Amino acid sequence: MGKWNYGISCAEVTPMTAPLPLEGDLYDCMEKAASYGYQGVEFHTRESYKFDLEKIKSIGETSGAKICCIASGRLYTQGGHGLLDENAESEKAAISGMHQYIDMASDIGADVVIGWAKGTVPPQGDRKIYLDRLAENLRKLDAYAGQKGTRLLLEVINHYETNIFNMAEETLAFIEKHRLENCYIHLDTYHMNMEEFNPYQAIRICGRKLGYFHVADNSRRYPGSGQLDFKRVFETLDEMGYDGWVTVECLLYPDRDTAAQKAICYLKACEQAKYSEK
Ligand code: LER
Ligand code: MN
Repeated sequence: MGKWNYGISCAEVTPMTAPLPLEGDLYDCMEKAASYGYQGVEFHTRESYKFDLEKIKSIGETSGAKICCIASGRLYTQGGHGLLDENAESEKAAISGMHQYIDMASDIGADVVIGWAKGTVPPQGDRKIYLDRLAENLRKLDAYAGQKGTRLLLEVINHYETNIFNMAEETLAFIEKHRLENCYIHLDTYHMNMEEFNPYQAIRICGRKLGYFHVADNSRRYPGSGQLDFKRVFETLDEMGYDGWVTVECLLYPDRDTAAQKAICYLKACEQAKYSEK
């Protein structure tokens, strides 16, 4: 067992409504994650954040904890910049912010999540123009990420939150059409449960382009709190040969630490059950 690593989302400051179970100093979050049985954290931060590389190394040596990904959503939610923005200044800021995230990720051997930072097509906007602009910008970032040895993980998010890349198939088609070699699909069980006709088939559709995986239950509370079939999710990931990260991104119910602990216990039990049946 143990084909994939377990991660948990964290940020130094998080709104109570955000699905980021760990909050506080990054290095404390890494240690706490490891003490609960996770192999690493996904870190949500601004593009200007400066890592203490020595500290990351020493925590890695003592607890084994890594930073698997840097999530770039705050470039959009706090900075207001998206990669498909019509406003040239904003588009420029989004591209330069993304270069900073890629540099940061490259320094620590992590990947970059691009979810919200894609931006959204405005209600009266011509979809083709916005998507062409996104493709053009992602092509340049894809090449830069390749040079820096970092992958870009395009998150598939439900249609209440964004109006592009709501399904795995659409996201894969975009990646293939624009030959984005270093872009991978990032699925999230919470979004898949809302959007995909068949979530297991969505995992299969991604094939080798599945690059990252978020888990929460159907209500976005911790895995095991609701009705999703994680054993079947794991069977499908296994069938596809997925060996990346499975990261908990769930609401703070009943509280941060309980959610983080219950999630990892449940996921490991599902993984165990899957293997012991074979
Ligand atoms: C957005 O709902 C989401 O799933 C996050 O991973 C983006 O930060
Ligand atoms: Mn997610």
